[in-house]
Amino acid sequence: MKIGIVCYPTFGGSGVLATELGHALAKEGHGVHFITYDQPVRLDLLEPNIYYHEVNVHDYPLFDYQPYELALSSQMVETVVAHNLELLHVHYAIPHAYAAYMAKQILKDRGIDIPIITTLHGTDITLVGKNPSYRPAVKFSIEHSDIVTSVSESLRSDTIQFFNVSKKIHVIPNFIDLSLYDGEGCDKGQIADEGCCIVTHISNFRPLKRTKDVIKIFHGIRQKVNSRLILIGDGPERNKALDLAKSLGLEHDVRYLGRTSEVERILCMSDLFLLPSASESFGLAALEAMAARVPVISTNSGGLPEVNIDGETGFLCNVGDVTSMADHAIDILTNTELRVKMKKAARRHAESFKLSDILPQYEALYEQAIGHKL
Ligand code: GMT
Repeated sequence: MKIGIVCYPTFGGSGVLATELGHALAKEGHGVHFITYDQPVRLDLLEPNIYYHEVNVHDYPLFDYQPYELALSSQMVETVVAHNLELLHVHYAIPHAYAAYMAKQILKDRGIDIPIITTLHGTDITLVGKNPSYRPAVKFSIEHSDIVTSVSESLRSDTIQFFNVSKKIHVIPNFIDLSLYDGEGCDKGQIADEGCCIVTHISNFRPLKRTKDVIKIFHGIRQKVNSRLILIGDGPERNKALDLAKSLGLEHDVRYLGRTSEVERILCMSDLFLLPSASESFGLAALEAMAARVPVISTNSGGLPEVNIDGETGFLCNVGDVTSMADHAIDILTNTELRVKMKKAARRHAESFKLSDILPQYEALYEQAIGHKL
């Protein structure tokens, strides 16, 4: 199949997932065309069957806001025509599903019927999408996509509730390439002394990730356990979190690594992963940790209970309950039997999200979409 993928190219779960999906499809022999405003962070342009088409938004002094959706729709039209694409798969509803609808109408005028598959990822529904400024357009684009998928049961039910849509929403959970986490010989000595536990957090440091809670939880852990906190990612709350660490006297125990590409290596050395988000449709970072055999302490919000199983692969607590999160973390780090059990369970559960099980689900929907063309 010849597939167009539209996603955000930035350091975020939806873009990462879309890029990994494109790579996996390309390995199966499909032609995969990425249509984005910048090269997605994990996209390898040298891989066979991978193509990249940049959306160019021109600055014009009349506009306070550049019309990105217009440029995106136009680029979708150009790419579909030039490369005979058979379908467009857009990740994140805003504004991708809306721009895809416009591209579909323009192509219809030229006698081309292109199916649109929209994958909902989270804040496009739970936070941004239901804002009155966007709601009608998001609802319309969901209802007018040929096929809609969501990354968790929780996100599907939020979508139905917030938008009152009758459209069928297929749940296809996010996936993981387990082979990336099978590396042997993690040299923990590079970041900590013998006997020191490594606690890790990865996110885009947006307010909903509650990164200050990460510091508070670690503060509780540090009082009882010889440990170090590794922070990966970047975003608006980074300095607030690091300032809090300093004010709690933790500056020597917290190591900030920024936008490192060494995620698998760091997870391999980790003993515990923290994800205290206020909302999370899935929690791809938690799944990555579990694939690396790292137990997870997370909140019980959104789709997290579908990924992290309370008492088995880690623990789930209420949003903001940093005391319980720290207590559970101390249990895991000080009770070897529990830790070993949870490490095994984390990996076992991560295996139920393996790429080879999830990829055919997308391919089946693609075939269905192409088969139902007018
Ligand atoms: O979590 C973020 O801030 C990034 C966001 C995105 O759109 O890139 O992540 C969303 O999509 C991920 C991939 O499906 C999910 O794992 C995240 O849970 C989801 N984030 C939220 O729902 C907050």
